[in-house]
Amino acid sequence: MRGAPTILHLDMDAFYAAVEQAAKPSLRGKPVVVGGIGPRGVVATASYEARVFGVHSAMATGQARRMCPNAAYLAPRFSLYRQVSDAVMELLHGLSPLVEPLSLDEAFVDLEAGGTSASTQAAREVGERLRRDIRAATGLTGSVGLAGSKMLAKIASERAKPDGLVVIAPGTERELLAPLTVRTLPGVGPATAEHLRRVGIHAVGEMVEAGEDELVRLLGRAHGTSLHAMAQGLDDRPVVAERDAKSVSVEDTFDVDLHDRARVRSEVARLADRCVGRLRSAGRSGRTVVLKVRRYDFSTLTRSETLRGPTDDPAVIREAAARLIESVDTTGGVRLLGVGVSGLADFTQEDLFAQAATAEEATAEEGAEPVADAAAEGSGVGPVEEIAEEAGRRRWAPGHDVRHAEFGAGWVQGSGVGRVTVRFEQPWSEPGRVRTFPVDDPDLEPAEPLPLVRAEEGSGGQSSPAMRPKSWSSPPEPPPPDEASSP
Ligand code: DCP
Ligand code: MG
Repeated sequence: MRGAPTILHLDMDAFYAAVEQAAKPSLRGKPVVVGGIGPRGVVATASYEARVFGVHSAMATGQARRMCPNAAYLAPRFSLYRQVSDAVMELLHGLSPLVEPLSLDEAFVDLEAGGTSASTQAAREVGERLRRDIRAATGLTGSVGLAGSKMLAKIASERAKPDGLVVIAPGTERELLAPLTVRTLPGVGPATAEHLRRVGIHAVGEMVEAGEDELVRLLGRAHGTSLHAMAQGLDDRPVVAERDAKSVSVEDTFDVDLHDRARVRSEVARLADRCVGRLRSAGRSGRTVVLKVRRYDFSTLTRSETLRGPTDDPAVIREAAARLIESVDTTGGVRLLGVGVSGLADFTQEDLFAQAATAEEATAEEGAEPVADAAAEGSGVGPVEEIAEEAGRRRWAPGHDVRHAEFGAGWVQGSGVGRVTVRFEQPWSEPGRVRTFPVDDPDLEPAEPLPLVRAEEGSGGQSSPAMRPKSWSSPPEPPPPDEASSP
């Protein structure tokens, strides 16, 4: 535990939905839901305006539609989220060499390792500046937590939401944690919480009172001991930079579930090669190959194979991954595939067991809380009725980008009965008008996402191209759209 709040946790606010609102001026200040929009779709996230109606991540999209019928329901645009995430992570790397990303929109940063002086004042200033820089580079808001440990920094950013910064002064941890639910602690998932509930332990303070022996008896030695320490705010876990990680992995979520077994195999081979690329660029080799599969129903499983010695040979890793996928039933479809290698250079037998245990836990937890990353199935936004396009025809997923030969850049608001409705607006324009076209209109074509911030904007008029993905440039202004021909 540090004497100064120099561990920073950043979590972007309503990330996917905020990106969509930044990209689509007509949706700002309105309820927006991003997720699977087909019949078995699940909500990935909802804007704060939609959360008021009770809509939240991992809820069935059908239920969300009943609770909040007027929201815009959009299919995710993962490539754009990834680009925005890269820009944010680059800003974090400017603060310290020790940056540990947890997901696209979340990371820990060790400010002390980056030279910030060990004081509350200095840490707060760095945090506030970071929030301004993120807004300038991406147009989005992120919440920042600062504390003397990872656990408390994460709790602080949660309290700062949305669009805020909270510092937890070292020394106040135990008092602050006592009344919170046990689920606040890292490592307490639904199963552990249920275990504790059955013996009458609901709050963190009650875990401390129960004592270490009782927790060990209930949860086993490793888990019980570490949770007893966490409950008192004792958390010495270091921020681990990606290059020092014990494993390297890559994964892909597919816009449309993969059904074809041959395609699944070829994606696994491609991911194995990408994983080897990452492994080699870090100058490392590993011994355990891990395959991750998320199926159509969000059940997620991992399979691993441990080789006789560490390797970075693409053929060996590709073959191991290929053997692993053969043991997985993928009928019904695959949403996500991942390939990883663990047991890297500093491999010990102990690490291997620890990793195997973590993998099992992860499988259980992920099964319980599905990540919504379903995709672009033809559907409507608002009043426009859903109708699936026939195979082979172009699909116009709501929220996705299009370009019209005459009217320029816009996005699909909905499609159905042979028509597609497009709203012509850009991230930097006024809210735009909608027009409707036949689905096979030759003047209309799918397009790449536009950048959220134009090059001449950003940090107060100064251009900062490094913060923008390379592929982003300022497209020419399209002619202003005039009258709408449909809703
Ligand atoms: N996500 C997802 N499925 C989930 C949870 C999240 O696909 N079950 C995606 C969508 C989120 C992003 O990950 O935008 C980040 O997750 P967060 O938990 O940080 O949620 P948000 O950023 O959306 O909201 P908050 O402001 O609460 O952080
Ligand atoms: Mg977030």
